[in-house]
Amino acid sequence: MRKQVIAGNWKMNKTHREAEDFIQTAKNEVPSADQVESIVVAPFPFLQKLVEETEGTSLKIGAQNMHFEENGAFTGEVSPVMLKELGVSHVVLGHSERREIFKETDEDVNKKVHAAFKHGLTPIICVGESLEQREASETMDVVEGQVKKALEGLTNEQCAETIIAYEPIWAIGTGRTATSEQANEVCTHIRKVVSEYVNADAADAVRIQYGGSVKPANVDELLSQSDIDGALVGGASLEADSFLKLVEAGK
Ligand code: G2H
Repeated sequence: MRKQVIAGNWKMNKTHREAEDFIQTAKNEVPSADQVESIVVAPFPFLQKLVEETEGTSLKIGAQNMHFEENGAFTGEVSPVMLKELGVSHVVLGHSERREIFKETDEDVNKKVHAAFKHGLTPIICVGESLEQREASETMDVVEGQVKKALEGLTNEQCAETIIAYEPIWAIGTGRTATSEQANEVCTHIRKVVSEYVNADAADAVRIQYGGSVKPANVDELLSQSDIDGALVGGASLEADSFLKLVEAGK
């Protein structure tokens, strides 16, 4: 049985004070890590403090992005070494906002995934199609290409440890959720791709989250699907009460 993994992606939100208040409320309320994995994916300036404050609890802290190089002349970037040193456990890579706004390519994502494993960070790799691609019936091909490129060159064990987040772009922050059947159909395809591209064991172990307007009202239905092993949540993860309800649903 795969353990559900619920990650709250705060994106570029919250003040330091708001981040602290959230963590004080949530850190001792999340279920134990053997029931469900819960992660807060916070902006860089909050990471150190949040890691310190959640030490010894079941709540893990993740970053929203990183560069693939360890150091160098990359003004404004943050390296995997820096994240590891802070005690961050996970890193979201290739979010559609990074791909669209900051022009990240599948190749960048692949380099970042390798860098994450090199430094002991678990990557949450985001994939997903645009509305245009869905309407042109390209969803499965687009997602398959993104998954294969992201996993290229990894060991079978690393592929098994990866978390993949399927986030249809048309459902992000729009209030328009994919139906649980639509979401599961793509997640099942992703597992098949991993099975063929890597092996059956990795496909069985890899956890596939759904993301895109997940909220307490629809999370149970989504998580009950056969190939959905968790959720990557934006808007509904910003309030501690709502985040805790989502995590609770993953038990
Ligand atoms: C998709 C998701 C979190 P939201 O980006 O990654 O955001 O839940 O607000 O659609």
